[in-house]
Amino acid sequence: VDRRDAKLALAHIYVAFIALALGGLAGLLQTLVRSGKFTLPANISYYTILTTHGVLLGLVLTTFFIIGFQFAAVSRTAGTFSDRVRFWGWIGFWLMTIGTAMTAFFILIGEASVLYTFYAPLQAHPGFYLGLTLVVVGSWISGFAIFAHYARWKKEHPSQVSPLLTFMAVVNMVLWLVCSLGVAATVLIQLLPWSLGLVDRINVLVSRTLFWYFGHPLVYFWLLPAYMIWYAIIPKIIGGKIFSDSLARLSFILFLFFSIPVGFHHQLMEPGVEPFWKYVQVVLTFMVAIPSLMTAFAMFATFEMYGRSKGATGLFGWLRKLPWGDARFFAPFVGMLFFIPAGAGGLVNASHQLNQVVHNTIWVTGHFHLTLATTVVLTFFGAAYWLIPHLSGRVMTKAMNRLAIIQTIVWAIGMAFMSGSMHFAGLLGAPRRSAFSTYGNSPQALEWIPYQIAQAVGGTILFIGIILVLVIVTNLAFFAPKGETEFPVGEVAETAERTPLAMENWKLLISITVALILIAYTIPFIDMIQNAPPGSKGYKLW
Ligand code: HAS
Repeated sequence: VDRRDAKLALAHIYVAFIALALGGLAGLLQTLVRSGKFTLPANISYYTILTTHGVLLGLVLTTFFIIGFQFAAVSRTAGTFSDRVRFWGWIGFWLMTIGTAMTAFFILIGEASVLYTFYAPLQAHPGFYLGLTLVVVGSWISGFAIFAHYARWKKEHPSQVSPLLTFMAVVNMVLWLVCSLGVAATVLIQLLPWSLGLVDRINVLVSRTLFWYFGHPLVYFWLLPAYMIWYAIIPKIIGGKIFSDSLARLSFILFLFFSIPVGFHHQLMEPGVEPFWKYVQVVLTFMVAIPSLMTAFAMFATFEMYGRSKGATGLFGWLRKLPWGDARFFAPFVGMLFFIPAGAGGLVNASHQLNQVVHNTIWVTGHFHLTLATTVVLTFFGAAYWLIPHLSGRVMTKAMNRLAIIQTIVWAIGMAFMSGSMHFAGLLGAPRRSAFSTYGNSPQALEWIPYQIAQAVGGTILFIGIILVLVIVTNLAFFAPKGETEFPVGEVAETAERTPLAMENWKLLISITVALILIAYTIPFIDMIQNAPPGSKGYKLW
């Protein structure tokens, strides 16, 4: 990656890891409070800490890492950015950073304890919503910078299929752009006027629906960069080949189609939505599991083909040939392993009857600590181990690689404790998002306490994991020996089919995406506005 583009990517990654340090500390405090063994000072609320944790890790760490990684990946595979693209990349970065600082300020002074899902009826200071708006606008500018670079590449290479990583980054940013329109709408049309006192009530159902129109694809905006690393980079790291370029692209296209019209699976218990539309969106949710199953298949195929090319025999002999001592592979691989139970948990959530058991329990928190905080985050850590030294012009030493392997193991153990006990406590009915309470020593609540203590043990181990990764990242950015580190990009296996150009027919891809969204949302949305509670006026958004 060109030195100037590297600077842009690194700036994003630094902010991401600062967010990890602060957000991780908030996470540790939360698990301690929930265990009942620790009390926060009287002027700090549990919900302030919970919001800090969710916003910094769920929104800031992810968005900054993803955009930084994608800038690097696009520059590496589609060529150095023009000055104009880089300029807009920096504008996007600064808007996002200023927005993040504003948002964090209002959370920390206790004026925005609205959780990372911030939909009504919780209300924050207008400054919180303005900060979020800057973050979203900044990310759109970065997205358009990537689109402009891609368009130039396509113009200069007519009738050629674009580089895989660039294509994937473009799909992810299209997904982001289409879904973040929902959050922009609720913030600008409802939450901001309401918190400024311009209107005195808003339609809560519409606010939640617009949030989840955004909130579910958001999780795929986090997942797809991990899949970019699995599909396009891990094969090179292990010394193998990409199983199929077109399969990888097809899975990304399916994510674009199916990850947006599924928000109702977060609202299965919502009384204001007709069961028929919940059913439609649950069917679409099961469709969105298919590209993940395709990804599992492709990863197994890549590993097996490589192992067999090295002489492995037997059903699982290829496992022995994988580079277990290389943290760039080991951390994402552990992430993949965790995704097997994590994905199964997602399918439980999406099943209407089972959702009634787990909804709003700490099971859901366990689910997203396996998906986001393990599968995605461990893959990002694994990528940081080559990306940061590549961008900073340094090399990772053997000692740091060993520490990174230990970090991965510590993370896996901490998460098994924390997320495992969250799943069990959730099945016993323990609510999510509540500080320690025995509910008047009710026998049911007393059953949860051992699990809450196990969560605190897991949280403490994970905090050690955060310290370790921060040591490694600081070393790679500033202290590791100078030298050249490769940005690994895999080649496609000779046995793979040629990728059809039609896969980049954006008019068709975007039309199908929009059609699915309209089918899944138009009628229920009209219903919500028409049947708004008495007292609503205007378009019944307020
Ligand atoms: Fe989810 C709630 C359904 C995936 C994140 N999810 C959440 C929330 C978050 C989140 C943050 O239907 C909470 C939101 C809140 O605060 O309220 N989720 C799903 C489904 C999937 C899914 C069906 N979620 C994710 C991913 C996330 C994420 C990914 C973050 C990155 N989720 C739900 C539902 C709710 C929900 C409901 C609402 C619950 C409620 O009531 O509130 C699917 O996409 C999962 C598909 C995945 C698979 C697994 C494939 C396995 C692979 C690994 C292969 C391994 C290899 C290694 C190759 C089918 C790809 C093997 C090697 C060997 C040697 C074995």
